Amino acid sequence: MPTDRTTLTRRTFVASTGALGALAACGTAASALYAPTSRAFGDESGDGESIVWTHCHVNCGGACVLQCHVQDGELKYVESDNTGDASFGAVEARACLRGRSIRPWLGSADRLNYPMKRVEGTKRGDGQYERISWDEALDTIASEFKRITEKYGNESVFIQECSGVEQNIMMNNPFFRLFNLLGGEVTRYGSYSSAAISFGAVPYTYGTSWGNRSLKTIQEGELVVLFGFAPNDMRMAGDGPGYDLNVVRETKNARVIVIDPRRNETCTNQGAEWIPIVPGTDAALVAGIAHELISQDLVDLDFLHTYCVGFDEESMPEDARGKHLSYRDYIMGTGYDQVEKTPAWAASITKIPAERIVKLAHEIAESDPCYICQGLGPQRHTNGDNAARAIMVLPQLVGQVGKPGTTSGGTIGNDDIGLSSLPTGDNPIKTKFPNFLWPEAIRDGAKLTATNAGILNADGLKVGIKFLVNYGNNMMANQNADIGFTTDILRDESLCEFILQYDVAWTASCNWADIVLPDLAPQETYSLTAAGESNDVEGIRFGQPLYEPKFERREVYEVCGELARRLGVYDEYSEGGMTREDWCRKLYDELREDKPELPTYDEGVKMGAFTYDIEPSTEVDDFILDPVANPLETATGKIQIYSPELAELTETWKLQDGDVISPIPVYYPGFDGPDAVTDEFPFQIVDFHHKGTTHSTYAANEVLHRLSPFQAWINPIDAERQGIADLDPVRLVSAQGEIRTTAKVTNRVIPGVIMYPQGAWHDADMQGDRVDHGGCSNTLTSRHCCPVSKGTGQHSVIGTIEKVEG
Ligand SMILES: Nc1nc2c(c(=O)[nH]1)N[C@H]1C(S)=C(S)[C@@H](COP(=O)(O)OP(=O)(O)OC[C@H]3O[C@@H](n4cnc5c(=O)[nH]c(N)nc54)[C@H](O)[C@@H]3O)O[C@H]1N2
Ligand SMILES: Nc1nc2c(c(=O)[nH]1)N[C@H]1C(S)=C(S)[C@@H](COP(=O)(O)OP(=O)(O)OC[C@H]3O[C@@H](n4cnc5c(=O)[nH]c(N)nc54)[C@H](O)[C@@H]3O)O[C@H]1N2
Ligand code: SF4
Ligand SMILES: [Mo]
Repeated sequence: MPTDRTTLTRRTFVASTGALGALAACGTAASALYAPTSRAFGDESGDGESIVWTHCHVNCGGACVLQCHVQDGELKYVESDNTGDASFGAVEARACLRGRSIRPWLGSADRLNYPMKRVEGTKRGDGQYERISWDEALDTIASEFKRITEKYGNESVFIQECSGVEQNIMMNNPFFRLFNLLGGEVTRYGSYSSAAISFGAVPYTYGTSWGNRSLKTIQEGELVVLFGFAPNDMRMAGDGPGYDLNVVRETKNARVIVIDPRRNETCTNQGAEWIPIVPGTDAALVAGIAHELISQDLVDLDFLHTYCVGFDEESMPEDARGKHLSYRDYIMGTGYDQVEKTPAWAASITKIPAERIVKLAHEIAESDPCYICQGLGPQRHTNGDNAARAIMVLPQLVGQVGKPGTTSGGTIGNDDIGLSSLPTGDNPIKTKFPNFLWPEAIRDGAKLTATNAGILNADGLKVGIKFLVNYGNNMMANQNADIGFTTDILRDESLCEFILQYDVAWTASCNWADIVLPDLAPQETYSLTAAGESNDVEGIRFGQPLYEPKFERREVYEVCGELARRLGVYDEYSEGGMTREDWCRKLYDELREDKPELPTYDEGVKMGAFTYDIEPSTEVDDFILDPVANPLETATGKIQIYSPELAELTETWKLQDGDVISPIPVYYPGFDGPDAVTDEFPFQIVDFHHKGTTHSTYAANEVLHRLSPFQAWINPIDAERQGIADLDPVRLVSAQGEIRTTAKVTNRVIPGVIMYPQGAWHDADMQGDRVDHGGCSNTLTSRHCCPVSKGTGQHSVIGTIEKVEG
């Protein structure tokens, strides 16, 4: 990919002539567009109130600016970025309702205040904890680390992902840094977010990951087709993709079509057309569109023959020819299952009328360029690897790849200003396992192999996980699939011998830990981050502590330093005593070495934040310019509709019943997909990322609950059949478990499907009836993962909904 050009704009740092030069060069009116902060860090008003700049830190990625008004050591109220000119199209890092509601979250009764340990004689899950001193907590963690690594080796140590503190240079890196000095730990690959697309689709299609072009490259009057992408629900930051889409729709007159089982906020906010689809069937829709494109001669054969492998016999790899294995053979019924994938065939599976599929094929063929993009919803199903690859074929069929206003058919990427996180050092252990399988890695240990579980860099695991660190996640009893299954494994202390939970709040996961530590929120300490999720705006946020630490809360870098002292590596760990604030300064200064036009650290702290516009690249990708000179890193060097690597996996890997690995992206319904519904479980229950929370973070914030409640969305046709009225108390039941919630009767959801927000706090008696009155969707989800990536299939659930009487 060509490098994007960058220019500096917004929140002026007047001292820097280099920056003003850059602004002049790109023709942006510097100070008019970009006013200095209304009030700098530390400014005091007459009544003793001062401004402290910090930012939201959760995994929605916006890292929105929080302008906090603090008085007498208390946060009084929160504003956001109000320093731009507020004109439409101007960029401000404005916080959404979640970031703006941080005050009740920081002061919540659920906050952790002291280190706690599980009461001796009780089992994990009994929920009995007692307060202990920091010394006792740290001594225990250090001695357990020593005992377990001496007995089982460092491959028994695992640090879970930490999406709760993702927007921060620290994240959970202090633990990696510490353990890497002590022999390392087993690591994971893939994430709950995007395992299927990143590890099951992109590598087999494009080789190295191909970012998509910015929404801002969308051209006048262009068609934008979004598969399960909901930027107005999940990328809501004032300088994020949700806003970018608003801008291009209005200023470029772009036409937006959303394909989703749910009428998401991009339809309700932006008037995008909604095409409802049965969940898990996107590959069938693409096949139906492909059929129309092929039969009407609308495919771009030049593109397919020049850049792609596997569209037709002519473009198949030599050793796979003559076997009717091409995509065209699959679509036209001359290969694979011998079924023609007509629009009528696709309609019977997707429930999108055949005429609409035909029309969509023509709309896509006629728009040049055409922006086709997927969110992460379609790939978080049990057939997610195939679904993600199938959607990528669509822009390839019409040659809309690698030029301005097009995408690779993947999900939107984001540019990176180049700020490093706390360095973690070198981990001598190279073995990796798929993230989703961590409970299996505890239970089954050395039974997980390269061919049955996708273990990387080794034939298999040597040992199960015995020492588990959960920092900034709620994985054990909230966010991982099938809480009943997972917590049964955690309860057995002969499997995982030590569990640490380190959080800001007492979540359900704390009940499964041996030691629980109370963290400072990033707003309560020094924090530095690059703003993440827009593709053409990057910024830096400089967070200062709002007040002195309260109770006995301590931040992670210092705490890992205390552990390092006990384990004899403090000097190496701290590089001679560096503090968290020292690291913020050092890592920022390193960034400035490359970009001297940026403000100094101290100037940044005064401003709180600045935003750095990255001019969207309008260059044609190198591979498209010259595919021979610049081959892709796939087996064939080309875009692979047919993947020889996957053909090989079909021969060598052991799969779960019903799973399919296919060298071309065929449609199959997947485990607990649309074909699995029964009289007992007549609905697909699909969860989604809603506005009220970022996963389970903020989920106990009453303010947000009222604004954006957890409710089961049900179509009026289904509601009538089930005898359910709006707001009725209901139970959702799957083979895995039962939750309680209320119904939202709405025609914003396709019949046959219940849509339910993920992230509610689990609240069940796991030694009793296990009914989850908190309404956490992972009480319902299953462990069945995607066949190639071994990524989560948490959106594939079948179940039922019933009114709870009385
Ligand atoms: N069913 C279902 N399950 C899903 C998903 C889905 O779509 N459906 N989505 C998946 C995805 S994409 C993801 S990324 C994961 C996310 O799952 P998690 O990584 O568990 O993310 P959160 O639920 O936000 O939990 C973060 C935890 O961090 C804590 N936290 C917040 N701030 C701080 C802090 O400053 N310090 C510390 N120490 N802790 C803090 C919060 O209290 C919370 O307990 O969930 C996955 N689970
Ligand atoms: N408000 C909010 N924002 C967030 C988060 C959050 O929890 N809350 N989490 C953040 C994180 S860590 C992540 S990974 C991202 C996740 O972002 P996404 O994974 O993109 O979010 P989802 O809501 O899981 O899915 C997006 C859309 O796909 C639809 N969908 C589900 N199944 C299918 C299907 O089979 N086909 C089609 N076509 N559509 C389908 C859903 O209805 C939803 O509207 O969001 C980030 N932003
Ligand atoms: S949740 Fe995301 S969009 Fe909302 S304030 Fe935080 S970073 Fe910004
Ligand atoms: Mo995620």
